[in-house]
Amino acid sequence: MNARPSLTRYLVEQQRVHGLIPPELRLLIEVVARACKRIAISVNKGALGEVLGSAGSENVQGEVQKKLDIIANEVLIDANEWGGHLAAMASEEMEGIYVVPNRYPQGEYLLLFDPLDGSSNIDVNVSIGTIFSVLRRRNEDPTRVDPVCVSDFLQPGHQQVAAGYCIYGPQTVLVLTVGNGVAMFTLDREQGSWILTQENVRIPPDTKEFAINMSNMRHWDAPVRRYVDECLAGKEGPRGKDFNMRWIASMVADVHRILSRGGIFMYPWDKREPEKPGKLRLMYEANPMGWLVEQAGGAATNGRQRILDVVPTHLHERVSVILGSKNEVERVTAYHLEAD
Ligand code: AHM
Ligand code: MG
Repeated sequence: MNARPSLTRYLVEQQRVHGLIPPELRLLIEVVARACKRIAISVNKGALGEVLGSAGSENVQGEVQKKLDIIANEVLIDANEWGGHLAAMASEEMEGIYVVPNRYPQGEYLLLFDPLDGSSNIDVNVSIGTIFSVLRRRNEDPTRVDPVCVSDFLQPGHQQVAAGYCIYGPQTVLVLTVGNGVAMFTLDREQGSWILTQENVRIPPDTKEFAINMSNMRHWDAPVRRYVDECLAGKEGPRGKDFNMRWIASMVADVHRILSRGGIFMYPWDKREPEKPGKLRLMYEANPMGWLVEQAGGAATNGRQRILDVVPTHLHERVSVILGSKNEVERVTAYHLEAD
């Protein structure tokens, strides 16, 4: 019987057979995966580990931080700062970037993460996750010695070199792309290792399932209303089929369902805060998820433009997100472009 390969073996093959990733990036991904294992342990302890509830502080976006948001952020920093592969990190939970301290060697990669996405689900025992994105510090000039700064991070998503998330649900699953499709690794708790459980993940181009927070309907823009109205009209409407709706309020869990069986996820711009382009963050939520979805044959746009082509102007930039089954995303995008 052929044993299923581990994450380590998968990564070694991406490096050796496919020549896709250098050893430093392979090791960096392993460290992120190790940190996710530690976060999974805290998540699982729940009330027994005194990790539930709010920490009594706010992050840079003015959101109340949960204890687990802070724990997960610290775990990711502690695990990654000394490895020698990173120049700096950025997180939803930190206003500025975290430059690798002088006592450790600096590498060429930049790591961005949402340490615990879907925080409102922590205390109610519903799936949450860690989302991450890896960029390479562009260094056209080899003699460059200036310190790493925020502008090094401001690269469009198509320049990511690795991206993924870890979902803490009934199973703990790490989902990864290094540009060669999407692979899923389930945490084997007895062995303490990540085991490849699905390769070449594909999102069907059509779907009968949409995900959006319907309570915001009155604030939506016309193209989003049109799309959802048509879904709700079911068999009798212009789409000629009945649609199902899901909303977990945890992007990781919603995207995981879409990678598993298709669907469309939308967190569009709306009129509640018209000056903001959306709720979700471009660099550590939309970009990694957008790349995963594209690598699985789906599409990801902000309604008008491919998410991975949006050039960020600041670290915590927000973006309108429409992603999932290709034909549905193209339909919503076309509705936006027609309305312009
Ligand atoms: P968070 O990063 O503060 O947890 O917020 C992001 C989450 C997403 O996971 C989810 O899709 C969305 O916020 C849910 O928002 P809402 O509660 O408005 O439906
Ligand atoms: Mg988040």
